[in-house]
Amino acid sequence: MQISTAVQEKENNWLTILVTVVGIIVGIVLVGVVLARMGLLNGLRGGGTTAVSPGTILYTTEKMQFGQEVMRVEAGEPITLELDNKDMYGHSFDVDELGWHVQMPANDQVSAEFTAVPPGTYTIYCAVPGHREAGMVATLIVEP
Ligand SMILES: [Cu+2]
Repeated sequence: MQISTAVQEKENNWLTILVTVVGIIVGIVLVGVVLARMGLLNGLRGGGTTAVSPGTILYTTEKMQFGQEVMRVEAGEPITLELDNKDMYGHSFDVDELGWHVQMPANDQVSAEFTAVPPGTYTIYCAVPGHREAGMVATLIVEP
């Protein structure tokens, strides 16, 4: 009698532990799914921008468009622009106010080094006749 009661209690304890463990696992999976969805949405939202970083920025042109609508850099930080033109015709990368003018040969990569000052919002455009009008305009934000 005494023994069977003890076994019964032991089984109840194991059941409680099992339910708790399963609950924790389900909780972790749900949090993971939520985080994955947030990450996916962030990835989609971030598609048109580049992160603020003092290092190298990859900037592409393709199908008569700049790859990123907004480029963010920090004022005073030296940056290396890796300009990758995927089109079969030439483009240029121009920011008049900062004196940035880089030719982008057809289907080629060029790199250029700049230091962005002062802080502000500037217009990036392609100076090849007709390209700016066709949509080759973007925004450069120099963060203070
Ligand atoms: Cu162009």
